[in-house]
Amino acid sequence: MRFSLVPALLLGATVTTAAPSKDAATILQYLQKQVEAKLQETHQAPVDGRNTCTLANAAIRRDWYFGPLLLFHSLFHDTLTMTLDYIRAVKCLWTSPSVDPAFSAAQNHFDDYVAVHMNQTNFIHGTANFLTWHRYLIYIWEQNLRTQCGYKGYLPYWNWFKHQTDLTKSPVFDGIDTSLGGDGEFSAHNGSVVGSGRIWLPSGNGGGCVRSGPFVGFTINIGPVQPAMQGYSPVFTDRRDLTTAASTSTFTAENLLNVTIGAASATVGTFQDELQGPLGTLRLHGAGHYAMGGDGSDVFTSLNDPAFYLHHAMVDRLYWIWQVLHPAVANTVNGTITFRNNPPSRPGRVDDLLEMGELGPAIPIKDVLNTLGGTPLCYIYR
Ligand SMILES: *[C@@H]1O[C@H](CO)[C@@H](O)[C@H](O)[C@H]1NC(C)=O
Ligand SMILES: *[C@@H]1O[C@H](CO)[C@@H](O)[C@H](O)[C@H]1NC(C)=O
Ligand SMILES: *[C@@H]1O[C@H](CO)[C@@H](O)[C@H](O)[C@H]1NC(C)=O
Ligand SMILES: *[C@@H]1O[C@H](CO)[C@@H](O)[C@H](O)[C@H]1NC(C)=O
Ligand SMILES: [Cu+2]
Repeated sequence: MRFSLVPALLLGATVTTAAPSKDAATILQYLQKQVEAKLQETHQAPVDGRNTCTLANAAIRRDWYFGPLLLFHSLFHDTLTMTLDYIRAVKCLWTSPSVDPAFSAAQNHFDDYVAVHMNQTNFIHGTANFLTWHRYLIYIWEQNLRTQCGYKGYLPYWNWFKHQTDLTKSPVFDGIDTSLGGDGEFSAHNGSVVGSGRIWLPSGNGGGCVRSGPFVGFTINIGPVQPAMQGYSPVFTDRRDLTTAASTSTFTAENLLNVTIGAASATVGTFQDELQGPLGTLRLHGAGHYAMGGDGSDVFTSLNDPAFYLHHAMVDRLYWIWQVLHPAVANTVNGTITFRNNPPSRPGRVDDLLEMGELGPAIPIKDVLNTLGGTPLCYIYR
């Protein structure tokens, strides 16, 4: 029985003393089952007439790929359709005109997302709105793909806990037509400096332009601003350096357990700080960016790598799991309105608006705290 350790952890043992199962992917499946069971038990659509969102009609955001075990299963075909349709729709946004004339660098609608994020970088990371701002951004992205580009599915996520010891095998990065492109071509550089300059990650085998998969030749028009990769020189095509040193060390059972049911899960403050990483540490959110390397590792403009959205869907999935498992604190926020409170600023509040420029209406944090709240969110992960 592979789940046998986890119930003990749920019954109050802390992850720092218990020996966690080594298989993070299995633990994640277990947590998923807990969450679904809890939602079945507790979710009731509010009766205020505004919310028509139920578990039965909620969108389901799925893993980018279910794996070869499902080769002969109809889900496999649904998934294949989803990935190809998603890639098509991303290209569609990329060939759609920019909607933000104030950002002259934005050449197309894909760029508009990079621009809006870049402009607000210091007010959406290490802040009270980090989780909800990114949740709302990727929701708008998902809806945009659907309404403007005819995408039929929902936003897929990159499951960090699969293939983390060899990212070139990950269906997100394996470089075939159903991936978001492979590694960059080899370009000698001295690793990446991360964790606010305190951690050095060795180079992977890439560093240059992505030469395989559906986005070959994809140009970037905004940034880089602050790439973690050393010796980055702007070449205006998407660069990557799949950095297994970041994923292997960080996408662990220990880190997964800590933020979901361990010590760090106690409050939203400890959850979000541990997810993002206390100063000078590499944790789950950062590791995804630095595992992509290249453009994906630039805190201002990481949206230039299309895998950004799948990465942040996984960030949001952990937030969702944490919220469902911690209902008493699920709707609270913690932190100020400036990056690591620098410069010092007031605490964030659930009435604070999430600003999206021309991408969509500004709405308060409280409207996106519940992914089944119907204002506007209505989705779960599976
Ligand atoms: C950039 O963000 C500021 C607020 O931080 C906003 O006033 C300004 O309009 C934004 N610029 C663009 C072009 O969206
Ligand atoms: C690579 O970077 C690290 C960290 O900044 C530094 O300690 C090391 O000396 C650098 N190596 C080379 C060859 O530049
Ligand atoms: C778990 O998170 C807490 C913060 O809440 C942190 O102090 C602790 O070091 C983390 N444990 C591990 C093993 O990373
Ligand atoms: C965040 O939570 C910590 C620990 O509970 C608390 O000390 C701090 O004052 C809170 N900060 C804000 C800005 O809410
Ligand atoms: Cu961000």
